[in-house]
Amino acid sequence: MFCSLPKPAAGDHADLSALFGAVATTMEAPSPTNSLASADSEALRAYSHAKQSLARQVQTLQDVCRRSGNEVRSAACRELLAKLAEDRFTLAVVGQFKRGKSSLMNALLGCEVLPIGVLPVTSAITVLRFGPTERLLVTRKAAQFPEEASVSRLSEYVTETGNPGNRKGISAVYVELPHPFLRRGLEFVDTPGVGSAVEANTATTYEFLPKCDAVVFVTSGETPFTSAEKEFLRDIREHLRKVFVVVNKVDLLAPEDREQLLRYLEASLREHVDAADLKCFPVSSRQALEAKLSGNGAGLSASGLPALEEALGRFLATERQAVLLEAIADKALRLCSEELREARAFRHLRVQAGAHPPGDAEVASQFAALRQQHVARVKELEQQVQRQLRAEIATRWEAFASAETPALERELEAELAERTKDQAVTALHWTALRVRNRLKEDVQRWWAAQQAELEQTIAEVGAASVQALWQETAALVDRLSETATVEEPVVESPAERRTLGVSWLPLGRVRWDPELPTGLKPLPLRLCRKKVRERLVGQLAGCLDNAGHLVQTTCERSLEHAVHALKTGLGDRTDRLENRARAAASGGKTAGGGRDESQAELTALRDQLLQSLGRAAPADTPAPARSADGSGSRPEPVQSLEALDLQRALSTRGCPVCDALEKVAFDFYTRFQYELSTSADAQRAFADEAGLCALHAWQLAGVSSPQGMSRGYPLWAERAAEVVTKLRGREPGESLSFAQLACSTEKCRVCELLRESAATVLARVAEFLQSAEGREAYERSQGLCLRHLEGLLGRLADGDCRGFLLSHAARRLAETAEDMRSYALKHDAIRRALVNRDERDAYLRALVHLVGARNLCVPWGEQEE
Ligand SMILES: Nc1nc2c(ncn2[C@@H]2O[C@H](COP(=O)(O)OP(=O)(O)OP(=O)(O)O)[C@@H](O)[C@H]2O)c(=O)[nH]1
Ligand SMILES: [Mg+2]
Ligand SMILES: [Zn+2]
Ligand SMILES: [Zn+2]
Repeated sequence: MFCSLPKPAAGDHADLSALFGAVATTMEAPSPTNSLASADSEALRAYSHAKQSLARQVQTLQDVCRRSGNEVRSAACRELLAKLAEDRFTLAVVGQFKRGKSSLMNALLGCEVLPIGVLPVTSAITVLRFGPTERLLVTRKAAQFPEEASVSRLSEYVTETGNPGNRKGISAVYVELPHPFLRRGLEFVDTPGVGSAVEANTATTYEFLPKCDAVVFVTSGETPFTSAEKEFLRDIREHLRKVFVVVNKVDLLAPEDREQLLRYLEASLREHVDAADLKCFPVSSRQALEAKLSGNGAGLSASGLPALEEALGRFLATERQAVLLEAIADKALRLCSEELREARAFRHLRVQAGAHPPGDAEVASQFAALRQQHVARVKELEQQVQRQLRAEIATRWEAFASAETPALERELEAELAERTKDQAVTALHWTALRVRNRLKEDVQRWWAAQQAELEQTIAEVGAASVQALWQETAALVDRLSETATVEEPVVESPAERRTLGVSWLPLGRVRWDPELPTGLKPLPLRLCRKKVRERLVGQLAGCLDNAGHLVQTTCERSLEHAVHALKTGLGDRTDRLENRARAAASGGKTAGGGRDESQAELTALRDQLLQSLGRAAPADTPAPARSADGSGSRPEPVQSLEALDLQRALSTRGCPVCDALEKVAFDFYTRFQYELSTSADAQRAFADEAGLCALHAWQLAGVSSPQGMSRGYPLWAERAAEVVTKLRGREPGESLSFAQLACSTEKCRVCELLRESAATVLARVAEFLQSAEGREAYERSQGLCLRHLEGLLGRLADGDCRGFLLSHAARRLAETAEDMRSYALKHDAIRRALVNRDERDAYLRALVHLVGARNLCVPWGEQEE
């Protein structure tokens, strides 16, 4: 049953916040059910519209991630899409151990499906979901396919007795039931209690939290809201907004105490968890289940469960959808911010490449150093883990072997006892076989039980190093692009979690081929029974040693595989980042992603997600020392040019003045687009000036998000509308000029800024040329573009220097022409391999020097191919 929801806003991006908001109000005051049918379908339409638009956004994000080659992130997007498509909603019951979580779920379902008990019980994630018939699916961490089992065996997998500390390495158990409560994609999840002596249980539940869309938090009447519970609830709130608080076992309290307890709890929630919006439900799960099973209506209402059921039911029918969308939008936002941060680093690197000499070699050598470091560190990590594993297996094996020896001896005796009629050699053969088989079975069982704990060891020893290895690569990119100092105000993106996960290889065969002295072999066993027995028992130790060795080598080989996987993963990632970094450093045409439009796309996407979540978009770029009133303290352009190193700037293959201006413009846009989208003053001034000139308007658009543009431009458009309205009164003969609506290049503030900056740079060049080293550097350089050369000549009184510059330019242009001709010739003659670097980029150099650098002449943010 849906309550009425608003129609989504027209346009591509339905505003989820409207949906969230409306749903929240319907929660407080359920709408009257007069026109149920139409409200229903309208709500459905609104929901599916919002869902489609969110799906499109996640898809876009997935495309961007795939283009940039980030498999992990694009897989995460795929998972979000699947969740949207299936309309899967995960509601988990969480709490400290023994508060009655499993009992509560049984009470809600009205049947005893989940195991409960006095000692800590639940040890693995147990997912109840809808299925046409009852069935149990068990997924293990190491296995690819789930195992199917009967529901009656549930406790073998999910309880502390059947599966202590989750030693069986179960990732989740799915219980499919034909229960109406579970319809419409609900996953109702029982989790192990946190805070018990079994630490693995706490970890399991914490790991599961990010996958939940809402939770029921269970505390109990005997020990209401301990400080550990407060902390846990705070942790939960970091991931989730929607939480139901249940106080279970209220049957243990006198009625008057219940009231008092509730008041205390609500006050505590307000005070400690900043969660005044959370409602508490007093419940007795025990009474409720008993009442349901015996059909006792009065008992059921006394248990307090119906109030919770109603709230949950209402939530699942209405609010749940909005919560699902919100949760998914939240997760998408996280991914988007991570990707954006990376894209931005590359963009920055590329823009910088304009001002410095092509850093390709430098980038390559830094990456080479990183690779070398990786090799050493991985080796170290492997040795460290191996040492630890060896030691641990040795102790465990010792314990196993000493317990196993008597069992094997018994096996041996039993077989010999049955074989009195055989020849000694035959008896030996069969006995050895039987002992080997027994040992094989025991070792397999023992080994399966060790795995989870060994994995724990590996994780503990290796976690920090693995994490550091991954982070170093990202840090290098940051360093190269100098974005290490860039604050990323979007969402704190959690570092990608990497571990050294092992998948165990199968144990091989245990070998044991005991020998008898040749003389004994043909004798009947009854004549030499004692000797044969001694012989076999004497060689048992060797048999066990073989098995121990097998375990050690299997373990080491499994570790090798894991390390190999780590190396490949690291290597792939390093390759990917290096390719992008080098493409960026050599100033443009990137191979495989990292293009500006990705960044624009991501920024837009992030803003859409933020807006649908009802949050404001942050600054898109580093906005150092932004004044609090938002008026903006724009640093003087001249200041940002002061750091310009002319010696270096002259070693580019483009025009050093153009390059410097490009950087000035970029810095301006990144600051200005933020100002324009947030400050009303800036918008007014912008409208007064009629915006920017056509070229610069498009360049600004190239680095802005649609959201930012949509906030910054309306005032200007409205001004224009006013002016056009006034023009209506003109007589046909009068001139109808729109001149005042257009921003001329004289008035354009970017043009102005670039003129000032060009003057500054040219003055510096002129001064530089007065020195011998300046002349020398210029002599070797490609020189300035014609436009800037003209400006430079205008500031030089010295005829000698002018002559030098002019002949330099003439020579360079002639050389470029020659290079282009020979490039074309070699191509025509199919001698492409002979083309040299000068010839390859001659046409580009020609363009830059004839008309100026590309980024000063065309709108930014366009496809660069
Ligand atoms: N008196 C009373 N006892 C209850 C109630 N609900 C559960 N219990 C008891 O509390 C104990 C723990 O219940 P479980 O449902 O196993 O608790 P749990 O939170 O799932 O425990 P773990 O899975 O170990 O974290 C059992 O002995 C239940 O019988 C209740 O409403 N009243
Ligand atoms: Mg339980
Ligand atoms: Zn230039
Ligand atoms: Zn302009």
